[in-house]
Amino acid sequence: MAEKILIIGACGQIGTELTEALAGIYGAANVLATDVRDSGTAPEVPYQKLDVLDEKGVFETIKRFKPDQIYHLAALLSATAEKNPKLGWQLNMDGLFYVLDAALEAGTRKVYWPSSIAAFGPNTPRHATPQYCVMDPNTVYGISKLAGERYAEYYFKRYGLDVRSLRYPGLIGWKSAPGGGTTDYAVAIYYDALQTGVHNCFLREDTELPMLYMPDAIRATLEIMHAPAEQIRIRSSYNLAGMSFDPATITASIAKHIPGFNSTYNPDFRQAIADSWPASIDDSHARNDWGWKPNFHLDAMTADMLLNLRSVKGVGAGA
Ligand code: VAH
Repeated sequence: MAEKILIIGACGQIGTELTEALAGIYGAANVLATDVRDSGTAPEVPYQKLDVLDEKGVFETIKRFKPDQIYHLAALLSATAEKNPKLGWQLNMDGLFYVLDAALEAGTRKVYWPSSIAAFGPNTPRHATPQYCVMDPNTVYGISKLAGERYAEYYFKRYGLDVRSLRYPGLIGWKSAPGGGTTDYAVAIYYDALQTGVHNCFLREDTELPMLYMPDAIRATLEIMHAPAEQIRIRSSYNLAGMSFDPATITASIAKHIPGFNSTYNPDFRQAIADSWPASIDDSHARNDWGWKPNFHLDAMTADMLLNLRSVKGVGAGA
């Protein structure tokens, strides 16, 4: 009997690509994509509108569909949540509780829930940030991710729910748009390079942040979910790393392909968020426990991003 997969937040930056990947593995007919939007992003995948704050709707959907796996991705990201802190906390926390409790009730085998390097804070060691260290996030998003990690581990230890999680760095991809985060500049910069030849960056040029190319992020998500349970020794959330760079460095990487491309720097409120996050991450626990290894470094990502934005999405065709 094929496994049934429920995705909550299927229209987001990660959800769009994860829906495609999971449909490819399990068969589109065995996947139910849900999001607060009226329609889904993958025509061949069954879709249902679902607001993760609709407690009754979440319980009824999970009870009816009886998923073997749930990917709970719905959240307000860092910059958006700072503009609406109460909704950020409510959506990120109540949404998680509804999904965890409904999964327990329905006997769901595995639940995936993403944390973030935003769970670290200003007193966290900034370079090669270890798995275990001081975590004092000062954004609603980061606080909700740290609290969510504690609950994920609690639901595993207290109730035996197989919850698995990754602390994603900033994610960069060409198939889907980012969703209101502090790392979104690292996607917009590629569009600007192809369309205008200049990027106006909302961070300082020397703001180094951990980043990961989306193909690596999707593979990491599938690898942790497919790993035997005994290999998953950390039930809060695993550090995950791909690369680290600052805006000046990614600008230079792009300029190798588009001579003359440059960025200007006008930091906004997101600079303070970025300054509270690590510059680089030690993901040795993920490597040792379930064999994680990133494939893409910055220049390989830049080449792949520009190629696909041009050839698949036609970005900059008229430029
Ligand atoms: C954000 N893209 O910027 C997310 C991510 C590490 C950053 O969690 O909020």
